[in-house]
Amino acid sequence: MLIIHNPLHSLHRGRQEMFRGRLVPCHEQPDRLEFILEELRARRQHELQAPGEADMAVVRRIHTTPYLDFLTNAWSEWVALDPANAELDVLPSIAPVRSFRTDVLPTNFAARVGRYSFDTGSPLMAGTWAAAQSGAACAIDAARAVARSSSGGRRAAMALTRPPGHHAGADFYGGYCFLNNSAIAAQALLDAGAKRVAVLDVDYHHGNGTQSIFYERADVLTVSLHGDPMTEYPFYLGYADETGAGAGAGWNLNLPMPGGTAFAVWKEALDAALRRISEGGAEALVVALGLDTFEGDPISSFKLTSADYLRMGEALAAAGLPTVFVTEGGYAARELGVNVANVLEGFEAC
Ligand code: SP5
Ligand code: ZN
Repeated sequence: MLIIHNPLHSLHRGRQEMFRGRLVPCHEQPDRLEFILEELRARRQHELQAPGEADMAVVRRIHTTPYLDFLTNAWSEWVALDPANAELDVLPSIAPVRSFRTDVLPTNFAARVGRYSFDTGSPLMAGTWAAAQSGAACAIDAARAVARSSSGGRRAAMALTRPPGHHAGADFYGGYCFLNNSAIAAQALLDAGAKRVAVLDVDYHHGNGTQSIFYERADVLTVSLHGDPMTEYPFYLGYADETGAGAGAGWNLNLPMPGGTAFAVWKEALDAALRRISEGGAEALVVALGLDTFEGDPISSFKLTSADYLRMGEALAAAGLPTVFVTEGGYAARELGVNVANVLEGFEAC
């Protein structure tokens, strides 16, 4: 498979996230991607490429200009406050919850961090913007390689990147995510001529950013399989009764599952998701490929095994659609390579 991998990913290296009153080491680390690259290279059936420059016109159809301006300038503003800040990550200290105004954008830096972030677990640092922007370029290039498939291009491609993207919305970040690479891939497929695209999110966590970006649109069907938000992050979105709104009514499907879910039950949800995608007439598929459903994941509670990822890949291939894989979460870093490679191997075997 063609793998567009992010050469700048390690510029983003979060030091600490807030957990139960303490700053603890960030789970989302550069070695995750290095382990995946190592395994994909070892299997010798993949073609690895670096992305070109990010086409920001596509990114701007997903994210707002004030938000992109904030991400572009956040680090230099942070260091300008105090040169000693260069040794620290940016984390929020305020959130404009209900009854606060969202029509004002304070000039105060901390106020703007709080405006654009939704948790205290997503450190922003010197290289975050460069890494995220290069990840968006991976998503666009992978989508364009697949969009050309009618004219002899690719059946599938992967954007192999971090930081992940599916928690990021049009104007907010969180859940280790800054630019929504899966949404950007979907938009690039539409821009290249697809009339309808499906985004299938198999990360353990609900893809709240992707859902909110496309919630009122019918040209992108969003489907997410995830841990029940009543107990699992991101808690405040991802319930089964969220089905889309306005023009997008009926074009969102959430399939939450309880903690402890193993592959037999998970696969039934996948089959339901693929049936909905088939009914919806999608012309291309984006798979938001989180591997934190793995039994060994340190922050999640599903029970998928490494062998199950072969079956997952086979089922995704059976959908018969031009497919863009975009990497999302997965924190059992050492096993991540085998698990990602197994999805692709299962897919390519069909
Ligand atoms: C892309 C993605 O998978 N984002 C997930 C973000 C989850 N953030 C909250 C994690 C909280 C778990 N902290 C456990 C610390 C145990 N020492
Ligand atoms: Zn996740």
